[in-house]
Amino acid sequence: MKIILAAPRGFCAGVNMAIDSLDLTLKKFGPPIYVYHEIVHNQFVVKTFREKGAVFVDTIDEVPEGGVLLFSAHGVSPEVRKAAQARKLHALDATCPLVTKVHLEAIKYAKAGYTIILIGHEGHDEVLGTMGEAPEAIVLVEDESDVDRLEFAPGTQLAYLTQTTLSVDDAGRVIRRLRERFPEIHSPPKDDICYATQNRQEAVKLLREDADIIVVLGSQNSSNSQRLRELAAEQGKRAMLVDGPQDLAVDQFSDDDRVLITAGASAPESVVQATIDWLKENFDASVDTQVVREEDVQFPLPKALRAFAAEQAAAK
Ligand code: 0K2
Ligand code: SF4
Repeated sequence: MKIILAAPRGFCAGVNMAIDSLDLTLKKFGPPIYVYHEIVHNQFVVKTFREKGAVFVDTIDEVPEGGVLLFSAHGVSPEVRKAAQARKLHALDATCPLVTKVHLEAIKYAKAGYTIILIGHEGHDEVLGTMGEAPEAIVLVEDESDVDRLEFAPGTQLAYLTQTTLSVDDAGRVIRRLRERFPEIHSPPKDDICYATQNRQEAVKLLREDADIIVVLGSQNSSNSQRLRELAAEQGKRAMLVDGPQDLAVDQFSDDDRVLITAGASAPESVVQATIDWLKENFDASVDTQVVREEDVQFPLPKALRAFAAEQAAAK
């Protein structure tokens, strides 16, 4: 068996920052630390933090007054921030700056009187947060058929934004349809689909040709991981999205398979390595790492944690 190990894969700068933030918040304040939504959409990460005293909530009411609350990487609406304030919570924010960028674009367009078409997945944490910035000005579309159903009064100024973790190809098709229907539509100068999403998809596209089967590490509720699985399966290849080797069965593979392994932006490298070890044990696999693009992006911690992080680093 040959394993083709895709790079880049796994944790992005936003996820690294969010995970470090939760780690430091737990150390600084002690458990329980409440987290609004899963810190990232990964079962292994969520379970590990639960064991350390993190409590994941979907409503602010679940947090006792005065509790310490961290907003997840996917961002929150102003309404959630206000509810946290009203409950006198000590709130910290691990929203990825690239998600915040989309929030700021939404605010800017809404203030200028635009109607915003947000391309994204209904009910997704990030979409809920972004739409909350200007609920009266934002319309959500998921695909081209949604675009076909849009109707606006003559003279409506339009702009589009996207969720950060979409399929580049699917979003491109929706944008083409938007431009066909509304040639005057505005958009930000730079893509909202983030660098990490784009790079992980690019790697799968380039490397899938040489594989018989593709294993994407990530959880089922991780949008960017699902998009990698879809891309992997596009040419009729066998492709699966799994949390780790516990989800694999020996009869899914054979000795001469070429297995492409990648991981979504929220999947830890430890689950990638555990999967490789499992394949090595069962199929005597060798590993060939293929670097498609270098990444060196880093995001700063939330301001409220920086001094503590420096103290922790100095004490080591
Ligand atoms: O891909 P998703 O947006 O569902 O989120 P995760 O799987 O948690 O990946 C990290 C990205 C978070 C923000 O964009
Ligand atoms: Fe930020 Fe992109 Fe990572 Fe989401 S996937 S946390 S937008 S870098």
